[in-house]
Amino acid sequence: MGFKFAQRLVLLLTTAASLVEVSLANMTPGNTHSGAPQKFIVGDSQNWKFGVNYTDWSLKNAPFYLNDTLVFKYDPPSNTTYPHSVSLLPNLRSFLNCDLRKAKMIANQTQGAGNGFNFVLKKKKPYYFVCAERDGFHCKVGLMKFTVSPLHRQQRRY
Ligand SMILES: *[C@@H]1O[C@H](CO)[C@@H](O)[C@H](O)[C@H]1NC(C)=O
Ligand SMILES: *[C@@H]1O[C@H](CO)[C@@H](O)[C@H](O)[C@H]1NC(C)=O
Ligand SMILES: *[C@@H]1O[C@H](CO)[C@@H](O)[C@H](O)[C@H]1NC(C)=O
Ligand SMILES: *[C@@H]1O[C@H](CO)[C@@H](O)[C@H](O)[C@H]1NC(C)=O
Ligand SMILES: [Cu+2]
Repeated sequence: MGFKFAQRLVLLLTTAASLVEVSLANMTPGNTHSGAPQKFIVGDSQNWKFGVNYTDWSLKNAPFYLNDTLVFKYDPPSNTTYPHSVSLLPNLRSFLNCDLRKAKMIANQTQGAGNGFNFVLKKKKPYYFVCAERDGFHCKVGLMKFTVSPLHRQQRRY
């Protein structure tokens, strides 16, 4: 009787311990988006180029958090391809229409070379990224546009 009881107690304690371990593992920062800021290469292996669906890319990689870094990589100007660059648009309306009149260039045609151009999401506001090259053709037809609204990390509580 005493032995059986002890055995059961041990079993109970080990089960409880492994449950605690599992829940601790789930809360460990770094295994998801929680914890330290992350770096994302825009477009992954496709980089920043004409014809990639960046809305799709951003939806698949969301949510983004404050202080995460977006890395824009693109070839410098050459004789065989049109160059790219990175600009921010001021609002949703201009973003939807690829209206570049108030576009603010954040990376020029050469800054995407090598390790790329790093942009830190510092503010809690929507960012509207576009490639403003060729008078909006890259934005409208080339799908080189996406929006990101970084969150506070504390908003994830599991
Ligand atoms: C791009 O991806 C989005 C989200 O997956 C989708 O809704 C949209 O239709 C796609 N655009 C094109 C032109 O394929
Ligand atoms: C982002 O980084 C800045 C500078 O390193 C720091 O002061 C700030 O607290 C960070 N913000 C968040 C939300 O992590
Ligand atoms: C582009 O073409 C020009 C003239 O046709 C040539 O001088 C230049 O070296 C070429 N540049 C590159 C990067 O191939
Ligand atoms: C692009 O920006 C870099 C870094 O600010 C600068 O050195 C370079 O001259 C610029 N290139 C053009 C084409 O404006
Ligand atoms: Cu472009």
